[in-house]
Amino acid sequence: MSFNTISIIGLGYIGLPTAAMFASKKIKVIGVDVNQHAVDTINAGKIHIVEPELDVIIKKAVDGGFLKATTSPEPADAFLIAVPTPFLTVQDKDQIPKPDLSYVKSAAKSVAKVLKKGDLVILESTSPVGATEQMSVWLAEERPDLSFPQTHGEDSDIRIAHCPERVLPGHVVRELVDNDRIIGGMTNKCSKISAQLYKIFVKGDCVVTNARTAEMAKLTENSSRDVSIAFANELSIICDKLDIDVWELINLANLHPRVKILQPGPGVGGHCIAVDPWFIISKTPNECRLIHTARQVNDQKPKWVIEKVKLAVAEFLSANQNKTVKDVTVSCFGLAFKPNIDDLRESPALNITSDLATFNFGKLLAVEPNISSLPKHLSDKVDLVSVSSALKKSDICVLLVDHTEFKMVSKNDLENKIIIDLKGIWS
Ligand code: SAJ
Repeated sequence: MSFNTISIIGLGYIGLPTAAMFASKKIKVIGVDVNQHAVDTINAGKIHIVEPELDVIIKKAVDGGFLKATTSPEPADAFLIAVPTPFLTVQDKDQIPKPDLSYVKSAAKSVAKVLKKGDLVILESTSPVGATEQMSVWLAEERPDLSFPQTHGEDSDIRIAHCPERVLPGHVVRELVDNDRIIGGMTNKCSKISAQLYKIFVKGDCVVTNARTAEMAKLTENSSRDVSIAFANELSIICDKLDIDVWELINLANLHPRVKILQPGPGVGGHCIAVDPWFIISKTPNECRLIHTARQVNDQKPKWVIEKVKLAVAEFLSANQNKTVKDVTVSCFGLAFKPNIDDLRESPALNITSDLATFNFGKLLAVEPNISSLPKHLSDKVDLVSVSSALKKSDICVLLVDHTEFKMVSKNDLENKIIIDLKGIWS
């Protein structure tokens, strides 16, 4: 099958780079997004997200006439849906969060209007098991004049597959091309055609499976990482109790040829690893003992950090009996969800800083070299300062993210301060 026009629905962190990759191969790409600002920015040859190298590729694609953005779908040969699949927030903390497929549903309903016999629809968004089949049902409900794999198997008019994205933010352009791709068609033909599509720009292998296994594979990758980080976080709490340096311990254990322990931190952030395990847990709650516990271990780590700061304040006041909490200056080093990025979404470092802002210390400082202003809810309670200014003014320094700038701080600058080092770079 040849693809003359490809449409990408959802022009965010995954959809836009994917659109750029197809367009860079001189294929006509129609990008669709409900956000008018994103559409206008892209049509002006610019990008509305932060991702290295992407701006140049988009400019070339738009200038060359290979990429245009719009707010509603137009006919194409293949549609790739890359919209958010968050979870529904729960009121009671003991409740299991459930996936929210409403963006997939509305994307499917809008694509259905322009579908024609022979088209391919791929769900790229990370999804709970069964979501691709559900998407196909939504499409079929809108278009009774067309046949779909759930009723017509290999003879269906429309091909459906799940091909999950697996790229690391900050390395998306390279990983989209080089990573192996999982291709989960609802039938063999669906898989074969989807693999042909990705082979336009993917240099990695396109490994074929069915839609449900592809969905579970993506969730398994991120859950595996969540469980491994939970092990490291649990070790850090155990070591703190036993007066052992967890970083040295992990380095030693990792000398074993078959051991590879990850790094502890202030908790797990971002919009993938802290979310995706819930998609498995909500489907099979009784079977998910380890995955569920790992989620809880990682989610509770920020609370442990707050307790460490409270103890540090008490230590400072007992050593400085003439002072009160109002005289203490605390600084948080790092707000992003991981090193060397500006992304604060679902960041444990940001949540810890927000909690500390309610404690009425004399001063609470934040150092985040990758942003120029604080989120609104912090701006009147916290001062955003430079590394050197925070080091000069603080009694207690809480290192939350291992940004490169913080690794360059000298031991001398940390003297006479109480240090809480969650990333093991100042210990
Ligand atoms: N983290 C630790 N210790 C570690 C590694 C990470 O505490 O040893 C923390 C980070 O600080 C961060 C969180 O985990 O808060 C997640 O960061 P990450 O770099 O592990 O992952 P993400 O969320 O940026 O991207 C992940 C990747 N998945 C895997 O590595 C299995 C990426 O390949 C996926 O495409 C992406 O999720 C996604 O979109 O699902």
